[in-house]
Amino acid sequence: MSQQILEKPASFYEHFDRKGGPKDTTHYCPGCGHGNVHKLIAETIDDMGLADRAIFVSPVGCSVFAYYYFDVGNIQAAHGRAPAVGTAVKRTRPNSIVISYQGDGDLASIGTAEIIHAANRGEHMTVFFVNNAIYGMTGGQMAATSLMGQKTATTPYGRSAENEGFPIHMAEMIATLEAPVYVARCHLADLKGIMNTRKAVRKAIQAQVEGKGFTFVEILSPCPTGWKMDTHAACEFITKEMLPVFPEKVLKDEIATRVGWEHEIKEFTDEEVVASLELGMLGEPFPYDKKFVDNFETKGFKFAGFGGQGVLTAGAVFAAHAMQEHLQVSWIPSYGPEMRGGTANCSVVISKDPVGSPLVVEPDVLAVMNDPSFDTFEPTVKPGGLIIVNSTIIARKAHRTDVEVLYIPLTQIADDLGLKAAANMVLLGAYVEYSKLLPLDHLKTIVPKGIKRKALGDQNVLAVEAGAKWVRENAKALKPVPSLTA
Ligand SMILES: Cc1ncc(C[n+]2csc(CCOP(=O)(O)OP(=O)(O)O)c2C)c(N)n1
Ligand code: SF4
Repeated sequence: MSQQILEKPASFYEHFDRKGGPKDTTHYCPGCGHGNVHKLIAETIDDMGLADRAIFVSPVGCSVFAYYYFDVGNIQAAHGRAPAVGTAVKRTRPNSIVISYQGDGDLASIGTAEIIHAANRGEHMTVFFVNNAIYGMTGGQMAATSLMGQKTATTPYGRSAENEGFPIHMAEMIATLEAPVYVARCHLADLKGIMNTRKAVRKAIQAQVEGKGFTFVEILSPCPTGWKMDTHAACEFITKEMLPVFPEKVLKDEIATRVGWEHEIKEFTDEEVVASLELGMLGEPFPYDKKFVDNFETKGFKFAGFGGQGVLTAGAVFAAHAMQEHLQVSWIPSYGPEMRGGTANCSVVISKDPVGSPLVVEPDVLAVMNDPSFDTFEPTVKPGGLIIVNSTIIARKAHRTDVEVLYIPLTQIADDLGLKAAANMVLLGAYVEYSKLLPLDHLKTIVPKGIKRKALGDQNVLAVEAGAKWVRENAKALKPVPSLTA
């Protein structure tokens, strides 16, 4: 006698331990369509053996907590930005199966640009667009897909064309683009609709497995809470009101004919990566010093000044040097709107471990080349941290008494060498000599390789030396503040 076993898909967690409250039920309202869609996706992941490759990208909306349930890779995206995050994931991990799971507030309002451009680029991902014609999570406000006349929290008299325009047909819009390979709309109002949705979910994911391109499945889904209906009425609302506006159909299916249409996934050599970062060819790393690397404590740096003072280059060269010492590094620039004379800063993180976030909100070390940078970033330095002040340009003293401050005439030292633009390298030389964080000799070999204008490489080494020399000559005056060394 055959036996039917009903069980949860294996790609769901056995118990939802990440969730507060009961661990065996979802956070969704009774009758919500999200649970159905989750189940159809999870079963597909199981049946296709994709649990180890699947990366679920969920942005904001009622499905924001998809990571409570799916035992696959999960990434949380900002509202509407799942296609951009999915693009990055797929391009950097081409073997992954990227699932972007988005509501209508998310995909058809705040994230309209993201989805259109990801679709137009033919990103190799699958998008499930759960259209419940309302912002569920935030209390039932009108969405771009709300129906004409639909009463919502923000259209209490019903949606009108004059005020709110017409419902947006995302599947139709996306199907007009050349790149997408499969675009379908289905619904969850009845068993037949759910079975058709099941087929579409499978087809879309299978197409991604086969490397065919961008696939998009819109699913009309009940939101009994937002619609203020019981579950039966919600299903009827889909059948009678939504389907005439958003018909169930396959709008585009080129899976069978789209053979081998794939992004070229290029492997970059280290040299190419370095060249693309415009750091110049750094050559062989320095000999590996295990003790040095193992004992290296993570440090965050902020280099700030006017655009044109070379603070971004200083950070990049410094990060490049640390990288050549076998440390993990990150460098991110932040520009003001002006090319020259505006503010610029960069954040550098150096660590023995992979860098989790490149943002440096509270630097251990701050180097400021001008007054606005000093005013802006002085309060952010970690207590016990270090500020290097370019005293040629900045006249004032620090307000902070819980940090160490070095006043170094960086621009003057560079000027004395006849190298007006090299105050940034004076800064590096001075800091490395003072902190001994990295070997000064190594820095001097990196600088010519890290500077874009090769002709200036040797001159910049002179600037590094001048900064280091200034520190040696003024060592006594640079004693740390007593409160920090006590
Ligand atoms: C940038 C940003 N803007 C607004 C919000 C508030 N917000 C949270 S969920 C949501 C609407 C989600 O609606 P939808 O995508 O349709 O998903 P549902 O909740 O219906 O599943 C909004 C506007 C936010 N979190 N972030
Ligand atoms: S508010 Fe709507 S979409 Fe959100 S969980 Fe409840 S029924 Fe589902």
